[in-house]
Amino acid sequence: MTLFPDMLAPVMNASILGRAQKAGLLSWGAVNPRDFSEDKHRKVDDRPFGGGPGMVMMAEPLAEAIDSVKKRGSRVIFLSPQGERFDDAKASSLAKKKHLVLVCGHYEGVDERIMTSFDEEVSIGDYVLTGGELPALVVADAVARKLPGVLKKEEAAAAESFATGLLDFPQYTRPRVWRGREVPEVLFSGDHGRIAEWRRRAARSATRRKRPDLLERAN
Ligand code: 4GX
Repeated sequence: MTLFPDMLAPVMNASILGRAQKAGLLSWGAVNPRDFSEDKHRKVDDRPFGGGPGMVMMAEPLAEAIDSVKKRGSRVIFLSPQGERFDDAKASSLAKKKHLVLVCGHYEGVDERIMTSFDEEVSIGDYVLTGGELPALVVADAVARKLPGVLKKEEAAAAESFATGLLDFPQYTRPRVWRGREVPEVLFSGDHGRIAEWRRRAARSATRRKRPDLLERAN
């Protein structure tokens, strides 16, 4: 649900998400609340009661837009810095839903009375963007890659290693020496046991160094 539907297609139709749609694993669409404005100028925002700067999105166009797509089993989500923080666990739980309606706000926000139309309010982090489109794309991407079949087998295996709660182990590819820097010897040993053990240690040490907070939770 967005006033700027053109922002979505380049991201939604590229790369892995594009491939997933061709395979019939997911579909998406944009709905513009402006198409539901009752105003002859297609107005969707107005000045805040009580005064103050900026504009507020009106409840009615948004409500009509939501009703036009909502069905049994839809989960209606409002993206906002005031929401519950989005993370990998949230992505997994949303991936179980049949239909997500991601509502993108603009301006200073939306008329508070629309909030009861949302099942939940989600934030992608503590910073303020110009609109909810980038957060909606972040959620769509993170949820889509959880759907069965969306990732190739090798991509899914790599994803599983993050689900351990550790950062990824370091990866190397050709050439074997790049600007004088060598690839760790063990990776050429052909000993899959030793390689797996090295990767576990490397993942742990990268996590301890860069994200000690994750290690607390993994333990
Ligand atoms: N994680 N934004 C919402 C409009 C707005 C303003 C005030 C409610 C109150 C964001 C984020 C985010 C920008 C989306 C402002 N809505 N959304 N928009 N961070 O910054 O989710």
